[in-house]
Amino acid sequence: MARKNPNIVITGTPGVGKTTHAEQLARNLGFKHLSINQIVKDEGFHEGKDEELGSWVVDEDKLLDHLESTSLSATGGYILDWHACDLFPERWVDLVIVLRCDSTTLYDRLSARGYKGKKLEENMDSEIMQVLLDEARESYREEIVVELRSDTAEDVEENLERVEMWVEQWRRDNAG
Ligand code: DAT
Repeated sequence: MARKNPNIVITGTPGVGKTTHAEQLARNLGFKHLSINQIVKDEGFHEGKDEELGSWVVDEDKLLDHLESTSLSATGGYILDWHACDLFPERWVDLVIVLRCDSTTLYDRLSARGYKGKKLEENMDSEIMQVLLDEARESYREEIVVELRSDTAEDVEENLERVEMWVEQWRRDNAG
């Protein structure tokens, strides 16, 4: 069955603005926002925490089974928000947004969130080395991966407008 709406992955280093974008997009478009981190935590799809990094060691099979049981692949209209993207099957995904942020800005945002030491360092390195952008480009067709800046509130406004227009076009292209 053809999907009525596209599914969108929003990815990027912690602190780049995934939640900010995903929440507003979901509201504006009437899409369902899936915060994968929250689901992993709430449903216990993990094998505990990595002591040093303080992040969950995710049980990917359980997570994927759970996502498979939603209407994601049938109806679309989902926004998947996570700091990784390579585990979502290509057939689910119509657009991958990789948010990017200036490193000074990211440093301030992560410090404000209480990140320090190795956790702060690793996330800063990850942004500087564009780890998520490379992961997205390796995992999905080039034409569905977009890199967007998320330094300022104006960037968010522009990005939302752009993605909403893209969704309208997708609906026109996939109508019928
Ligand atoms: P993520 O979900 O990627 O971890 P977030 O949406 O929680 O990021 O944003 C982290 C913090 O930075 C939060 O206080 C909101 C702020 N922020 C995010 N994107 C921004 C932007 N483009 N301009 C200004 N502030 C932003």
